[in-house]
Amino acid sequence: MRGKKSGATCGDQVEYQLTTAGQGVIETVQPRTSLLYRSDAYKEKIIAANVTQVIIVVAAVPSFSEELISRCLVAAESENIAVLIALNKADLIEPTQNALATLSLYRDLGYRVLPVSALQDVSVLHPFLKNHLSVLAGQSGMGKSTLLNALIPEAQRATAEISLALDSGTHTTTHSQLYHFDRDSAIIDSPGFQEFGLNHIKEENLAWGFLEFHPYFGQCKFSNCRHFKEPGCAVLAAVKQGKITERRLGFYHKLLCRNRSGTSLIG
Ligand SMILES: Nc1nc2c(ncn2[C@@H]2O[C@H](COP(=O)(O)OP(=O)(O)OP(=O)(O)O)[C@@H](O)[C@H]2O)c(=O)[nH]1
Ligand SMILES: [Mg+2]
Ligand SMILES: [Zn+2]
Repeated sequence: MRGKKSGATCGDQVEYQLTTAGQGVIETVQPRTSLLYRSDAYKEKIIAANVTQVIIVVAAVPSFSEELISRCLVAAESENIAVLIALNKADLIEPTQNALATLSLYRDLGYRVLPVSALQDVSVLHPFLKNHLSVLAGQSGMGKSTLLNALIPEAQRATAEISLALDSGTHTTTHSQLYHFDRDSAIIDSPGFQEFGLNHIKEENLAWGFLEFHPYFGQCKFSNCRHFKEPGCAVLAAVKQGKITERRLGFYHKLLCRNRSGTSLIG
């Protein structure tokens, strides 16, 4: 970028001017169709721009956080980004069965959950990449870069063994990078995260990220109901009836109660 502007990020479409052979400066960044990012009270961490699909990569080993999946879903839903959940390392048969049981909730919500093994065969992913700019997102060590290498061998992304002692990855990928899969589709590999703050999403929009809440919108006693402890809340009633799980309500409440200056809720 010219000067101090540093507004371009992975996935952006830019106009540039060639300076010398093979070098140029970015003049403008085109308006974005989507922006996937996380944020806390202090900073924003952009994952990728203009993606049309996020492939949330999870695996049985190291263990994954269901709460992080729910948060990533809120970020994707708020930007109208399609979602695919890839359960990688399906070659680890028994742990994968257990992980699938946890993920069945998300399957029931309508998300596609696709077991895959980056080390064995990734062709099951091919049909879902078509015409998409996809980003592989997830915790460290889930095998995002290994998946990318299996899909696009020329990429030669660095991968690394997980730490069994810490039950986590070792944050091998440090920046997002885009690779073309075919003429109409591309994939971005992104750094693993261990947190997924959503401070940038307004309180009243958080519930949109929870698909199973949607049928109850407009049915609460108060039009500005936050589905927290309000009387006559249709979402809370649905939880009581077992139509929404306590777990998902808990994830939602945690988001609602996040510490934002002046707006945090006290139970
Ligand atoms: N058994 C098995 N191991 C896998 C599979 N895919 C990846 N791994 C292993 O998981 C470890 C971590 O893989 P990476 O691709 O570096 O993980 P990552 O998600 O890119 O991690 P970060 O870049 O740190 O976010 C490596 O040792 C891989 O060999 C798989 O399908 N099966
Ligand atoms: Mg990686
Ligand atoms: Zn309500």
